Amino acid sequence: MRSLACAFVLLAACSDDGGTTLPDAAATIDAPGSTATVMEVSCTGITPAAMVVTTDASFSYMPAATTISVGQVVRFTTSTSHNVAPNPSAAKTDPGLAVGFNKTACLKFTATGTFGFFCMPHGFVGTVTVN
Ligand SMILES: [Cu+2]
Repeated sequence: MRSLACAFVLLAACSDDGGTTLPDAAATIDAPGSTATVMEVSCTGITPAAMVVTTDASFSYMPAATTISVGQVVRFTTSTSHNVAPNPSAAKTDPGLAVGFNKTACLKFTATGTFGFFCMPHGFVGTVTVN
């Protein structure tokens, strides 16, 4: 993960000399003042308002529809074969509504609406409705 994170920051700043503390890529992207509607936050120390899970065997999101209040966090857990990506066919989505394969990520929603996402390889869909 270090090399991936470094790619988001500065290639030139990625020497692994052990003495440099690089800022976390997600923290940089979601710095205070960011206008992002859906942003990844650390799962550490928080209790998500809802959880969405997909497993290799499921070929669906469980649950497919989630409802939260604005400002709350949804924890997504994906598997090796399924991911989460903004659904271009949905009435509303957000570039930040994205979780890679085989990951656990906490996404904070800071605007109301029904946000659509889908699994890129398989096309099954899910929504988070923010009230
Ligand atoms: Cu899939």
